[in-house]
Amino acid sequence: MSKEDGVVESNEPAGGWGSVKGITRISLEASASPSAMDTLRRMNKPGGFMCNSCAWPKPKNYSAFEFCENGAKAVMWELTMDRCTPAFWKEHTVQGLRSWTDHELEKTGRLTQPMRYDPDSDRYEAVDWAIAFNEIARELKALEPESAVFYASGHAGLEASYLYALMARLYGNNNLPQSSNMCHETTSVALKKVIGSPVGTIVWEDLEQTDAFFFFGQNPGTNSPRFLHPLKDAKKRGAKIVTFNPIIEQGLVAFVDPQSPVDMATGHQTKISDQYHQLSAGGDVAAIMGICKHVIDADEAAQRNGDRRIIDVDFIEEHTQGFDSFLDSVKAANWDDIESDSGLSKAALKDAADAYMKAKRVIGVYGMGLTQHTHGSVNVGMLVNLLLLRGNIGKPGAGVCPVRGHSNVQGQRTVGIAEKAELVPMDKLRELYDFEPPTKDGVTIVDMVEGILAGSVKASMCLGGNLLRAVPDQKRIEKAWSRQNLTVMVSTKLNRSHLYPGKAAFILPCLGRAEVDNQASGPQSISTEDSFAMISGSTGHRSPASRYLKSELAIVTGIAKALLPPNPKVKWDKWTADYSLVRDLIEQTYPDDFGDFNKRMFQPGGFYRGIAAHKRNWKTPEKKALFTTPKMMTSRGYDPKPGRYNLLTIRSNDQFNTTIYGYSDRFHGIEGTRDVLLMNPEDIERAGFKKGHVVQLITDLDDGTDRRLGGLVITPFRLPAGTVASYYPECNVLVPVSHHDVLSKTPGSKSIPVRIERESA
Ligand SMILES: Nc1nc2c(c(=O)[nH]1)N[C@H]1C(S)=C(S)[C@@H](COP(=O)(O)OP(=O)(O)OC[C@H]3O[C@@H](n4cnc5c(=O)[nH]c(N)nc54)[C@H](O)[C@@H]3O)O[C@H]1N2
Ligand SMILES: Nc1nc2c(c(=O)[nH]1)N[C@H]1C(S)=C(S)[C@@H](COP(=O)(O)OP(=O)(O)OC[C@H]3O[C@@H](n4cnc5c(=O)[nH]c(N)nc54)[C@H](O)[C@@H]3O)O[C@H]1N2
Ligand SMILES: [Mo]
Repeated sequence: MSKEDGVVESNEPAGGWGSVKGITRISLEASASPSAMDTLRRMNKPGGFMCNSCAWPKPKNYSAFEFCENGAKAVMWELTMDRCTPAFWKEHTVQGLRSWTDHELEKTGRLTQPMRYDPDSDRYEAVDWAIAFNEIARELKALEPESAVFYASGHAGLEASYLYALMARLYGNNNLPQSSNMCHETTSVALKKVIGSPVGTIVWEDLEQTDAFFFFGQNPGTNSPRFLHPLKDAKKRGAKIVTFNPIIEQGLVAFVDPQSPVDMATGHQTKISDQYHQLSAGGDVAAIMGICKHVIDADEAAQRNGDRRIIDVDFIEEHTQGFDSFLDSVKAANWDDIESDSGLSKAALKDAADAYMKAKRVIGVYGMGLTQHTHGSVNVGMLVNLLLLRGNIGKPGAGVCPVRGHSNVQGQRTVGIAEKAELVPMDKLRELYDFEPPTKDGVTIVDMVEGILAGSVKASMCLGGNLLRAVPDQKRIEKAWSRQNLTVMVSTKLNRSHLYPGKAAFILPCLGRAEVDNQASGPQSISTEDSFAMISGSTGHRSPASRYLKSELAIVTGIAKALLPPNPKVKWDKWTADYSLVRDLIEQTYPDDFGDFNKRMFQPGGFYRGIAAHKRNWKTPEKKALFTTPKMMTSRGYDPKPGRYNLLTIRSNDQFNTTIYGYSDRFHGIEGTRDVLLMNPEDIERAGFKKGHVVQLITDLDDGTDRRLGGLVITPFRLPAGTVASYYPECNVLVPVSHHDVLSKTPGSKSIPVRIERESA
């Protein structure tokens, strides 16, 4: 919706009739099967299947419709009646398809048969499963194990993921990077460092007891809409919500509950954020420093007056380390720096600090706005500092809540998809499977991209995802990607990564989450872990999109059997016939997490894996939670200079990562296009541009590589000065692979230094 001054903005609440319309539109766009609606009713409930979209938990007390706009779109997209069959390839060459958009590629429908690339005709052709498995095995056997990489994108269930990781280790490497290497790896590394647990500490009941949510760079309206229900309930109880985000996200402004007939009929909106702080991209370290400074000031005043202390002295004494050094840094920080680095005023930060001090129990929620920066780990450490000041971790109603992306992204890490050898119980693997597991760390996504560019990575297998489109420096990697000896993609839909085939290349189509998975012992269930470390069983009921499809697990074991020498302890066929045997193996490998796995997996809401920091059991070397003293005041990793802007890459509510459902981003008020550069009106004027000018972005980093993205239309948008925004994945050509979080190597996709140039009209 455009206002008179030309600023594009949305006034749509999250949820409401907009979400119903959105679902209906995608159902038509995707040509979803007419019975898809019945399938949606089974979603996220015991006996049904777990959403294949995001990792937000499922409540124990579910309602009739336990799904959101996001999940419904993902299911409709999967249950399309369109098919991308071998006949499609008779009409299209790989080269020809490169001009298609991401949306057009996926809209061709579900992949139906295994395909092998034929370089002579530049087409993929149908191939038998057995031939595909044998040829993949032959290529892999010809390589040094360390030159092959096994990526996973967070979709596949725990059973397939466990066996995938086992296959890589039996083959001889720990090259098991995952989508979280572009996402919440900052969390896995930074939270582990400061609280000893690599994941969030809260459970569902904490949502019901908290007094305040502090949101840093997470957008529930678009990315985890079912979160809005507990937020609405919390607001009813009088809990406060304080938000830090450079963009006004509608889901954090207002919500009409689509599960409430009264709210839908009356249009009753729940106001979400009580305070909304539009900080500069990368300004969180300074903003949190400002809040802490107000808290410390108030605490000192309380001491002077003989009042009750504001900080939780007993908790800090008993449970933490590093407080004194952190306190010194808070006192040394000056308000001029805090204000200029955060883009927020001392007074605004006082409001936030007051809300923080008033609340007895606080949950700190965060997402990509904290993790995707060159100093994202410092951001996470700062949020933990804030929470520790008042003992807000490990007590009811309080904790740290990183909201995870893919439905099983957290779980895949739990069961061994990890490139860091120390995270895997290698002794257990040695004992169970009678082999010597590799001890050398494997590659992260950044290492993998660098390896592909350098030619040291010669083969890659992708269990889900669209890696070529999701990684930094996408343009640079395209050519190098095709130089690999082997590329294998396990996919449901056609995507850009398929269009850069290696010398030998295969697309292996798999069943979707909602589909029946029949094996020798009968229909199988799988399981996933959500953001609260709850494990839930999932059973598909739909008939498969094609009779040729295999489950992800069967594809993994098919390749493994062809690749690896016989081992009496490794029973690929038996495990494929009955997934409960794989769950037994998971339980044997991780007995503390998965006790009675097969029995408990269908409990309503799932079963809790148990997170040590939730109980104030700090698994750090110091056995304490750590205050960290930041060495910098922004997480950007580069300095301001004239003409340089901070680009943050955004998601539309009409996409799931690289899957573009459509072109209606109603929460940002942008319709019919994704080729926009969102910019503050004063910045537009200062730079001499006008609304509608077509510009290109150029990465403002001198490393000898020219990175640019053109065809973007200047769109006035309420953003802090100096911060500009445009869509992911299109902007990935601009992110240098070297521009990543220092500790975890998560790409810095939320603050990319750019210049803007007008393109000739
Ligand atoms: N519809 C939909 N749902 C999704 C996805 C999707 O693409 N579409 N993707 C899934 C995946 S894999 C993931 S990881 C999650 C991602 O979900 P989120 O973690 O919510 O990720 P983003 O939308 O990329 O960014 C979150 C917010 O950070 C803000 N932000 C940007 N820079 C900064 C900053 O410097 N500081 C602060 N405080 N905020 C900042 C942005 O304006 C945005 O509102 O969602 C999952 N769910
Ligand atoms: N600039 C920038 N870059 C980013 C981000 C950003 O915010 N900004 N976000 C990053 C984040 S958070 C993430 S998680 C990554 C995402 O990176 P990926 O996980 O690699 O990408 P997706 O788009 O989620 O993958 C989509 C493809 O998955 C396949 N698929 C869908 N369902 C299934 C299934 O059930 N099984 C299998 N085997 N395949 C399936 C389909 O073929 C579809 O084309 O991108 C990262 N890149
Ligand atoms: Mo993600």
